[in-house]
Amino acid sequence: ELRTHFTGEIIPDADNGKTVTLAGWAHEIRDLGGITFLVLRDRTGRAQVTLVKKKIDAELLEIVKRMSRESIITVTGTVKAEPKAPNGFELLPETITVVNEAGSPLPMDTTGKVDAELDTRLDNRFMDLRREEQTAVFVIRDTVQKSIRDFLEQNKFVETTTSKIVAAATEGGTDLFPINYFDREAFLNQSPQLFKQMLMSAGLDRVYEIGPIFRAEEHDTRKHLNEATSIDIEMSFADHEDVMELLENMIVYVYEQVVEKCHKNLAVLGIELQIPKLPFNKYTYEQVLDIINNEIPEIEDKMVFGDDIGTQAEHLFGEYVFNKTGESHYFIIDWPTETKPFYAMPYEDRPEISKSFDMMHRMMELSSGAQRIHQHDMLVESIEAKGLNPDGFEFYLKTFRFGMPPHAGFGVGAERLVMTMLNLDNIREAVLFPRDRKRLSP
Ligand code: ATP
Ligand code: AMO
Repeated sequence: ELRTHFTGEIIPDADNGKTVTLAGWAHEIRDLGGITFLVLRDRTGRAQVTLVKKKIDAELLEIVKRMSRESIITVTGTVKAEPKAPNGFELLPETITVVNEAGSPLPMDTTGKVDAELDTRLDNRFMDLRREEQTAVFVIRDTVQKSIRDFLEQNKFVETTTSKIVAAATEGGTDLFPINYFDREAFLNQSPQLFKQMLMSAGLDRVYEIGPIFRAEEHDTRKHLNEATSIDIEMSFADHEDVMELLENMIVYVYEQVVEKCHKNLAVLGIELQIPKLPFNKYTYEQVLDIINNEIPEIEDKMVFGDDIGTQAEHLFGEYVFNKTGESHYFIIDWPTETKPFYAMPYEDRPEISKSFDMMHRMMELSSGAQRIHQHDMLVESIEAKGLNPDGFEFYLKTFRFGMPPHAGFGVGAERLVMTMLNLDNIREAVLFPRDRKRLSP
């Protein structure tokens, strides 16, 4: 290994006088005449390397002066506690090595001094990610996904991996990416929905998967991707109430873990995270309609049972809930059966309503889920009622004929979870290499 320490690992007082080797990028070179500062950057932060002209070997100074920004360098030197330096220390160099020189001009600025358009940033994502705000987003996303795994493991869930190449649609017939599969047509999977339900019949009882979903939605919005990451769970011998409780506890756990483990990254982003309160508020679909129709005058068109809650109504209702309760997260429950996919379980006494929910953030939907239909014949009827052909679902329907427990589950969009947590303007900010209608590279 070329380095002995990351810059973020150095403790100014404890390490004062110690010889260390740092490795990273030449972030900035400032020549003030009598004194030259070289700023070395790594994933954890920055270190100021100080070269005083009168005291330093002329050869070292020459290396720094010839150095191009963003070159890969290593610096071995002595740590000196220095309150005026960033992070409270500076490094007095003994050797400086340019390991790999960077070309110039750079395709984009990494100091944050020049604002670049999102498109330019995404075109040069490798450079964009060198900025500490971008690094912070992905270090936090790592903690989000790790703590979800952690939480689900604690709750006895088995992590699974299902195929992304499939023969049939799950969420209705639209929005699929077709692919050539030898001599047949196949699709990229838009949800592990059918697989996770089949695993309930297989007896795995509680499963989860964090993986890609593909949706050929043609719109270009701040909250839609054509390749997203979904956090899917399915749980046997459970109903929609059980999985809603699991979901709200999972969200709170994730927030708590991020607050505990990522305070530095949150500070870089200027975010003070509020941990949502348990239990989340629940509004039935019909209550939402009633409030929209009677208490939110900005929405001019009256809504009737069966209407989708559109983007504007979703936002205004989110504001309404926030103003009333001070909370960003809430559930909309008991959706009309006709608005939900075929697998959602209707209430026995009011079959026009389903045991389904959306978990919302003030800004957008974060998750949807439901208790599922577990009775074979009822499921066939429901598939037909959506205008789909049960023949195409035989591989799935079969698992309902030979011992399928009652079950429920949900899917959460990982990028939306990170986006709403960090108040990002655009969902693409939460993806390393986003895929949208126009973007297929890098
Ligand atoms: P879901 O995840 O259930 O599809 P969503 O949160 O992705 O919902 P919503 O904003 O609730 O999307 O809108 C519901 C549906 O409307 C989406 O699935 C999407 O297909 C479509 N939609 C959303 N925004 C737009 C848009 N700007 N242009 C065209 N269609 C849109
Ligand atoms: P749904 O279609 O609501 O439900 O998707 C679940 C969650 O995935 C996220 N999501 C997206 N994020 C970004 N871009 C997209 N194009 C996109 N599409 C979906 C959202 C959404 O809430 N099978 C059900 C889940 C279930 O019932 O278990 C499903 O896929 O955050």
